[in-house]
Amino acid sequence: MAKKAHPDIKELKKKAVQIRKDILTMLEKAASGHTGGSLSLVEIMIVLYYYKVKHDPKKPDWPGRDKVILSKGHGCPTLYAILADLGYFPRKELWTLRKLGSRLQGHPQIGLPGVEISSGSLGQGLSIANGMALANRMDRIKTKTYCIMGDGETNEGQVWEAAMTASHYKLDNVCGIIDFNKMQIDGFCCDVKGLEPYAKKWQDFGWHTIEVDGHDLGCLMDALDETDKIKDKPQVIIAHTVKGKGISFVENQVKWHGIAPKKEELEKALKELDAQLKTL
Ligand SMILES: Cc1ncc(C[n+]2csc(CCOP(=O)(O)OP(=O)(O)O)c2C)c(N)n1
Repeated sequence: MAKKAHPDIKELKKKAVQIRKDILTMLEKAASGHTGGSLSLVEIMIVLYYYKVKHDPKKPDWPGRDKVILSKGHGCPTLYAILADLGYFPRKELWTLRKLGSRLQGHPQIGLPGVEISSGSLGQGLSIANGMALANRMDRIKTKTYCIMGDGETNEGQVWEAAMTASHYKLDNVCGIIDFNKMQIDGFCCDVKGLEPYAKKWQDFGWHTIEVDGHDLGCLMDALDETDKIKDKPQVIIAHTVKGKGISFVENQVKWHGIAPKKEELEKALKELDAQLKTL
């Protein structure tokens, strides 16, 4: 199959800045939510939605679509910002995040166009991705299911049950992506419950394993392309990221796991993002 041309990296970088602005603005208006783990996800989700995934915002239920499961559901501001940008729902809904009656809750819920599963209880997404992939295989529909997990999330035992299931059933239509930002709710993963040797764990569970800089758009595109060549094995991309990426005073700060920026912090962050835009 001919290789799909990569989109212009500069345009995608501009998109990343815009999505970060939307995430922070949504969170400030909501006055609660998960800032650090939303910002670390941005490039991963941009490459999926603006390059890799087959999807149609006008037909969110199209059976031929690839599926993106956001298993680390607390990162949903990133998903919402991208889905709105793509036209899955009106952009003005972004500013209703976490409000009573809004379709945009603090964790994704089925019913919002583009959301494949309700998530938030960590550890469950990969099992659901396996089920979808098995169903697609039985129906002979050639699509892929991408499952985005947090590194802390993979402390959950269910992830490893699902990892065994995927390799047992040779689910080459499942691709896991780990937002490997080395942090979780209570601190650094290595202090809470160490994951290393992480890549080896996935390999030992029978997965084709790729490690990549999770903020390098070109490398992410190459990694996703590589997964398509793998037969009879699920694949996982361990994307090395920075929690809070893009905002100097948020990066790698445990306290920014589950808080939103206040008005002055938002203003400061937006200035930083505008400055980044000028350097592109
Ligand atoms: C089953 C379950 N236990 C606990 C939580 C509370 N919780 C929310 S986010 C989080 C940390 C997850 O860490 P990680 O997956 O690394 O996310 P990131 O650091 O990327 O935000 C926890 C424990 C949850 N959502 N689900």
